[in-house]
Amino acid sequence: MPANSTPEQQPEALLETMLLIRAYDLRLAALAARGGAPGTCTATGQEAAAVGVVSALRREDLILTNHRSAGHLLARGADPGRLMAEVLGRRDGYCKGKSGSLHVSARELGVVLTSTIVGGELSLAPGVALAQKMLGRPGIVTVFFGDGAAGEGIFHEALNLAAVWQLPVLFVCENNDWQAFVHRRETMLGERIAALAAPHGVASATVDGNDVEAVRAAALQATATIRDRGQPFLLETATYRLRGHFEPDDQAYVDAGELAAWQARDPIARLKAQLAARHGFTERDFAGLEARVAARIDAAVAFAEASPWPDAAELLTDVFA
Ligand SMILES: Cc1ncc(C[n+]2csc(CCOP(=O)(O)OP(=O)(O)O)c2C)c(N)n1
Ligand SMILES: [Mg+2]
Repeated sequence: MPANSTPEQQPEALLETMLLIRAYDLRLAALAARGGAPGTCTATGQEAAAVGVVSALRREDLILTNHRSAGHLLARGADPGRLMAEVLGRRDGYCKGKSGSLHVSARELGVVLTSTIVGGELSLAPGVALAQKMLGRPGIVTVFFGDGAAGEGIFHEALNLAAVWQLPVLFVCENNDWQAFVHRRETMLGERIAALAAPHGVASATVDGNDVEAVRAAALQATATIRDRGQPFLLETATYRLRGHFEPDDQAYVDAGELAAWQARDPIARLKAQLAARHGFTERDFAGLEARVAARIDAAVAFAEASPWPDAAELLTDVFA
């Protein structure tokens, strides 16, 4: 059972998972900055969007994700050491070091694939859901994609097929306003991706993607609708990427005022403030959680760096072509 996918999740557990994702991404970014790891795409600032959705899923549900996937995997209960080993190309990684961050899958977690081809995950999600339906399996298929992917034709094809074939797909658009180095407003006139669902007959909602409890509530409602009706749903999480497109990236192309406004809406700071106000959490409590997370990340780095390189004889095993 993915440790973080219980329906009765407490806000403290949500915070700890968000802290873990932030710490994992920042450690990997620091390693990349000094040449100790390949450059990866962090989801810093988007932790609530990932954790809110994944925490609402059931064990039997499946996930397809994209280049910004560490948050989805960690929220699903991925072991940070094995994930980091994968990124470093080591034998103990989830795909024996052959996938890196951009293609990782984890069968035991129900993570079918990571697609680095923007929209690739959208092209496969209806097929996976059709298989689930034909095999009589109960799990729904959650597919995470960005606002950039929503600008591709495959987005409409996938929505249409899922609607026509009545497939149990939760489409999750993480609308972070950026599509690599291009702002969303340069590629789309409309601000809301959710508005594109209705013409396909697909129900949709937009939620504040930096409020983890709101995301989780919206995702629980969306998944309940999918399970009840056997029809797809599009959930848009409005969020923001606080770091660069990949590591390292100086973000020189980002408007400083826009970045500062979103930094002030940091989902982790926000949940901490809510926990302090509603449940009396103190700085000491937060420091305790952060220390626990830091220890897990230290152990993850040590595990990954100690893991051997794959054997040369393994080069052509487990690879499709
Ligand atoms: C088909 C394709 N075109 C272009 C790229 C290069 N590329 C990688 S990520 C990215 C931006 C994607 O933006 P979005 O879908 O909003 O995801 P985000 O990075 O914001 O999470 C681009 C253009 C690619 N990987 N695949
Ligand atoms: Mg984007």
